[in-house]
This record gives sequence, C-alpha cells and structure tokens, in this order.
Amino acid sequence: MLENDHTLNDLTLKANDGSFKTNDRFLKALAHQKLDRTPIWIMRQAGRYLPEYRELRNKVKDFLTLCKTPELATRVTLQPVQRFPLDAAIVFSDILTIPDALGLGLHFVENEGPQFRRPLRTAKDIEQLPKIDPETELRYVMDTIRMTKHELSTRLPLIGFAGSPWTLATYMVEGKGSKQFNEIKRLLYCEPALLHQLLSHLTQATIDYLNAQIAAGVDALMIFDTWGGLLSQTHYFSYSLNYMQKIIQALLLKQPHKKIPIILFTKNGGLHLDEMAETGCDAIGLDWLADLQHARQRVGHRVALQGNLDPATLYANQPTIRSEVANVLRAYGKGSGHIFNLGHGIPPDVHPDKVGFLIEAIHELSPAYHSL
Ligand code: 1CP
Repeated sequence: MLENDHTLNDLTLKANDGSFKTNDRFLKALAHQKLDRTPIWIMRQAGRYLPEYRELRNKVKDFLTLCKTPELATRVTLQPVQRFPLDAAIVFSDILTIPDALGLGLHFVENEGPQFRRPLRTAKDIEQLPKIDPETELRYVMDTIRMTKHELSTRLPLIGFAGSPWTLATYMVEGKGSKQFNEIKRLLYCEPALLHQLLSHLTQATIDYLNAQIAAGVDALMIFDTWGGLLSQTHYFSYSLNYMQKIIQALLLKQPHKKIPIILFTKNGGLHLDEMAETGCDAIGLDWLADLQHARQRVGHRVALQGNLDPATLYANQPTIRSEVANVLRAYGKGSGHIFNLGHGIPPDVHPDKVGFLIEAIHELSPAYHSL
C-alpha cells in the first residue's frame, strides 16, 4: 500500500514523529518502476495563481527579494504542496540567478518580466565574466534547498533546477525577454566563437550550481531550455543540446551511480527527442505540441516522459479538463515512466480550484493505466 494523500498533504505533521509517509511516486516514475497511479507536479506551481503567493509577494519589495530570502522562498516552495496533493515540490527560485550572480544586475519590472542593467554587449563583457562559487553568490538558493528539505523530509521529493546555457545566454545578450531574439541570433551568425565562449562559461557555472544543489539535498534536477526551440536542427545540437549534454555528463561523473535523476525540457523540442534521449538524462519534458504516444514510441525505454497538457486547458470547465486529462493519459498508455505535468508553466490567471480538479481527475483516471 502506498500512502494516503491526506496525510501527505498535511505538512504541519512533524517529520520526525513517525506519522508521515514517504511519497516517492515521482522518483519511481522517473526510474520506470511500478506504481499505483501517475504522479503529477506542475511547472510554476508556486506562483501568482495562488492567493497565498500573491499575499506574501505583496509584503516584500519584489520577486527577487522573495528568491533571496530563504525563509520566504521555502514558504513559497511549500505553498502548492500544502494546498494540493502534488507528488513533488520544486525549489522556488529562477533560472536567472546565475546571470545575476555573474554581475549583470537582474531586476524584475512589474508586468514586464526580467531585465538586466548590464547586458552583455561586447566581447570584453563576455571575456571578463567572473567564476562563481555557488555556496557564496548563490548561497541563498542552497539555504532554501536545505530549509525546504528539512521541512519536507522524505514526504515529497524536491526538484532543483537551472536554465540551459543557451536559454541563459538569450536573456544575457538581449538584456530582457524577447520576441525576435535578434541580438543573440546576430551573435550566433556573426561571432559564433564568442557565443561558444559564453556558452562554455555558463556550462561550467551551471555544473557547479547543480552539483551544489545536489550537495544541499535536491532529489531530482530539471534543466529548462525554454528557448532551444528557436534554433534550427543543427544549431540546436551545437548551441543548446551539446552544452546540456556536457552538464549531464559532468553531473554523472561526480556520482557514477546516477542517484539524482535529470529531466531535460526543451520547449518546442519535439523534433529532437532521439538526440535528447541520448544525452544521459532520465526524462524528457514535453510541451503540448508534442504527441505523447509518438514520443513514447520514439524514446522507448531509454527515458521517462513528463507532460504535456496544454496549460490553457485550465481555463476550461471540469468536463473539458477531465477529457483532456484522459487524452494525455491515453496517449502515454499503460505502465510507468510518465509524470503528468503541463506543457509549460501555469498561467497566473488560472483559478486554483482548477488545479485541484486537475489533480482529482488524474487520481481518478490514471490507476487504470497501472498494475500494482
Ligand atoms: O511574482 C512574480 O511576478 C514573478 C513571476 C515568476 C515566478 C513565480 C518569475 C519571473 N519566476 C518565477 C519562478 C520560477 N521561474 C520557477 C519556480 C518554481 C516553480 O514553481 O516552477 C521556475 C522553475 C522558473 C524558471 C524560469 N524563469 C524559466 C524557465 C521555465 C519557463 O517558464 O520557461 C524562465 C524562462 C524564467 C525567466 C522568468 N522569470 C520570471 C518570468 C516572468 C520569466 C519569463 C520571462 C519571459 O517570458 O521571457
């Protein structure tokens, strides 16, 4: 028998009083082990759609203050798993912590997203990027992980993460989010060696950062390659996947027994599933453009799959959400190796009750796909 979701959902239970159960469905699905039902967590599960998040966020200066105050980041990490019976928590932070630690002057402009005061503009800017020590400049992330692990104990696994070097580079070169990505594309076509130098620097920083997250206690890692899908096939391999593979290989070298599973997510990466599965990752995250059945056929038993409900489904009524959940479960089919998630982050204007209903639908419909 696996645990009862009500006790799991109650984080007020003391971890050391013996009364909690371990929920390892997420880790078991990553390892293709047998399960009673499909596990679920949601990208951006801690965020603006939750009133308790908005309340805490309104009490502090800005989003970065939340990230950089471990007590608060821990509280925000726990908010969605206290409200809903989710199967994993994800550290509340951002992929742009590395560029911030590299001195680019990250700030968040209300309703406009991230911006850098000192974006990379010249070769010298790239050549002079410092080496970072994650336990110094990024200590607040490690402290959040240590605190969250202390709270969660083994009740739920904790996911750590980083952005892919290519995705970090897009923000660092553009100076903010973009629609056209002209600056990074200009660098790619005009000064490819310089771009490779930047990506190599970010790769080393990310390896150190993720190794520090492992040492601090995360149970799994995810690499977010939000903008890899902007690249042509050959450019994707040389400018994005190649560096993610280097990260995965370096992490594996440090722990040859492969204890910490790694999920690779390239948004719009459905064309590259074979190559992604060969990187040594344990799972591939899929956006909603990908066909889950086809993806499973392509990757076989090499990796698990995570996804891939269209986030906009959560605007729909309950019968529609239920039938879309049924479609995703049917597309993956029988057996372990599937982690339910949205195909990208949850929109901030979704009503939280929709998330509760989504999870109920998975609890109700997914056991038919498992035999335990
Ligand atoms: O309160 C607010 O207004 C801030 C909104 C917000 C939140 C809640 C931002 C700003 N970041 C986050 C948290 C966050 N970001 C998490 C937390 C864990 C979780 O619950 O999932 C994670 C994993 C991220 C990762 C992230 N940040 C990515 C990769 C994933 C993705 O969504 O593609 C990216 C691209 C960012 C940059 C970023 N940070 C914030 C925003 C609004 C953005 C996107 C900007 C853009 O669209 O270009």
